[in-house]
This record gives sequence, C-alpha cells and structure tokens, in this order.
Amino acid sequence: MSEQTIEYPYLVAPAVVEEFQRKGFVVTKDVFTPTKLGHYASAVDAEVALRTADDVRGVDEKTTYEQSFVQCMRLWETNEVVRNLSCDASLAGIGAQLLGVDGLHLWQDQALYKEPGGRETDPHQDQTFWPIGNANLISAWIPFDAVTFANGAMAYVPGSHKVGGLKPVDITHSTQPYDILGDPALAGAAPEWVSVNPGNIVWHHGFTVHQAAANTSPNLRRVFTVVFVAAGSRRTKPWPAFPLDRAKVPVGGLIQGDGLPVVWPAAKQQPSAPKLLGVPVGPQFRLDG
Ligand SMILES: O=C(O)CCC(=O)C(=O)O
Repeated sequence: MSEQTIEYPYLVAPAVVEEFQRKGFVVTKDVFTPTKLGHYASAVDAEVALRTADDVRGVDEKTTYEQSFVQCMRLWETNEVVRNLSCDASLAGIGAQLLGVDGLHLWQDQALYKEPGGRETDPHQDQTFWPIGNANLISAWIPFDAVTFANGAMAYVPGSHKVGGLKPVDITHSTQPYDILGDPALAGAAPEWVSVNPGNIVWHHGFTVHQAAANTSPNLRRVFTVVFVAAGSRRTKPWPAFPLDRAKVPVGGLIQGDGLPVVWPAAKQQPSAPKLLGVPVGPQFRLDG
C-alpha cells in the first residue's frame, strides 16, 4: 500500500496506529468539531425517537438485553444526515489506517443509547456474531456525551484481538452468556476502562473483548457506532447474517453489494441507501418473504 499518495482527511499518528495494533483498541482525538457532532447527534436522536416512538416501557420493564441499551440499527439506510456520518471520509480513513488496509466497506451502524438505570453490557467479541471468519473488522464507538465509568464507559481487554475468535457470548441472554473473561486464552488479562469526551472516538478490533459499565447517572448515554470490514473479505459460513443475505453473498463470496458500500477510499458521491431495507424485528432486520 503506497501511503505517500493517499490523502487522509484525518491523519492518524504512527504511535496511535501502533497502539491500536498492539492493544486492539485506541482513542482518536478531535475527529469531529462540536458543531459537526451536534448536527450528527440531532439526526441520530431524531431517528431513534422515530423508531422507538411506540415503546413506552421503563427500563425495568424491558428484557435483560434491552436493559443494556436502546439499540437502533442501520440508521444510515433511512436518514441522509446519519448516512453522512456513517460514510464520513474522516471516519472511514481512520479505520483504514488503524487496520492498515486499502479499502473498507460499511458493515453496519447503530445507536446504542444506555438509559439511566441501564445495566452493563456483557463482555464479548463482536466478530464471532457474524459468518465472516477472520475478516479484518473495526468498530468506531462515537459518544455524543462525555462517557465515564458512571454512565456506561467501555472497557477493553488489551491484546485480546490477537487470540482470534473465542466462544460467542449470547449477550441477548436467551441462553446463559459465556464467561469470556474467564477464557484461558485471555490468561486473566484485566479489561481497561476508557473515559471519553465527545468529539473523540474509541476504536476496537472485531476480536477485541469488550464490555460496558451500567449507567448509574440520571442521563441517557448516547453512543453511535459504525463498523467497517476490510475490502476483499469473504463470507465463511452459511448461517444467516442480514447484510450478507440481503446482498446475496454466498459462502466464499466477497463481502460487497447493496447495503455494503465501499466507504474507503471515499467515493466522490455519497453511497446510496440499499434498495431493500428489510423488515425490522426489534433492532434486527429480516428479508421479506
Ligand atoms: O455501548 C455499549 O454498551 C456496548 C457497545 C459494544 O458492544 C460495541 O460497540 O461493540
């Protein structure tokens, strides 16, 4: 990859790339100005409000999983301002630099709003949820408010991305979640808590073991996440995964197609929304028919 010729809107210092590659997570500072972040946050707020308008339950009336956060997925598909955020070239360019890859597809975005009184998010790896094997995957965790341990900060197990996929954790609690922190591969390594101010972004690798604290504050913890997968990655298993099934990606096929736009290198034109939005089933989606 000829880095000299690539113009990144946000250039990541080599020490930050090195930290990400060593620990599997890192903070990038001042990615968005307060004005730009506020503009994006208002759009995500509006989309979350629209999608949850019928849900009047208090946090203690929700399922264990729902008590971790209000989860609204694929907001870029229905809101043009959120699309600008999820396809933002600064963001995707940072993801490419941290992973050390030439190209990225958007995998998914989602709002994760942890309500006051919301429980912790159980320790897990993201990538084992999806039939994509060892694909290079990275997630941007974008807080709209200052986040500390008291209102739901994340903690990451340093170096855990290097152990690869462990047993998947059922964070939905439909079965007893696997105690991944006790996995021998992690050798008892302790998660590191990360406080973060709005404008800054915490990045983690798809195999990094992470969790979030409960929200003991009186305020909503508003976070938006965008997940990118390296161009050239392939589907490895047949089990269902909405973005792959929608784009009709077969086992062994490249992860690309409608709903999986290339976001790095940045296109001159904004990617368009996929033709098929699917039917929402809670935060998830299924294909029609
Ligand atoms: O924000 C949270 O509570 C959990 C976030 C998470 O697990 C993720 O972004 O992968």
